[in-house]
Amino acid sequence: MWCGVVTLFPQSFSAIQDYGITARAIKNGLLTLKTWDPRDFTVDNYATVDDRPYGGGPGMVMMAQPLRDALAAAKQAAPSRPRVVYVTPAGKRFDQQTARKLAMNSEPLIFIAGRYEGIDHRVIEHDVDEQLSIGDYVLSGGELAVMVIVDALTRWLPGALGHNQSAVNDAFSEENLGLLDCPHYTRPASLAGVDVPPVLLGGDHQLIARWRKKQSLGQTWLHRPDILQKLTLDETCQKLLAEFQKEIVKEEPL
Ligand code: 9D3
Repeated sequence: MWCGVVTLFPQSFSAIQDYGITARAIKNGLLTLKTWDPRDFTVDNYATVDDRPYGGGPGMVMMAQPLRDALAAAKQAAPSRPRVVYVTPAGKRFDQQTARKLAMNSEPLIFIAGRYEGIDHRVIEHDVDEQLSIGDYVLSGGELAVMVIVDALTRWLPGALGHNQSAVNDAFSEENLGLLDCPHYTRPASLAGVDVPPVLLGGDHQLIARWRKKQSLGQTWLHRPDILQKLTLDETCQKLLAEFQKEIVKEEPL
């Protein structure tokens, strides 16, 4: 997967280039991540990348020329015709399904990360194929959003995750119906008097799978009822959730 980023803060991408699963994907050649800085494409003595908005008002706007020249250089370097994605609070919400589609599509991607109040609108009209937001909160720029998106994409690339892990087993996958993960435990079996659920120590793998499914349903019911509402639970799941709910009342009586 080939990703280019047009950004005024190329160094900030060391967060995904130098650490963790994304760094390993780059080392192993599964992911290529390159940056272009509009400041390197300025033509004035002050290397100006922003200007005051026409019509007045607060803040600055990223100028079209350095941005478009950086974008043109990125397009030249792409291995085939890339999809240009502008990350913006006004974009369509990025989710796990979008991550999967973009990763599976194997089309080169160029992300534009904005700063200030945004970019000259003509760049959006002329050069941008798709606009994405990562959620309803205000960031200081597009860089973190691009990194979130590239990280989520990378997890879908075959071979990017270690050993028996796979994106298919993750939270929000098809296999677990998009339910939240079950609780996890490791040694010691007793910690300050709090024990690991005995079923996990028993070695009955069918019983463990049943417990985990029940906990997933229960955690989703507790923390993300919106997810549960969109699902039609089969009879087994309904029964497991009812058990969880009964046990919660038992453990925490008013
Ligand atoms: C005053 C209006 N603001 C829009 C809500 C202006 C503005 C705020 C923050 C313009 C750009 C930004 C910087 N944010 C991003 O570039 C961004 C973002 C975000 O802030 N939240 C969620 N997803 C994204 S993707 C890019």
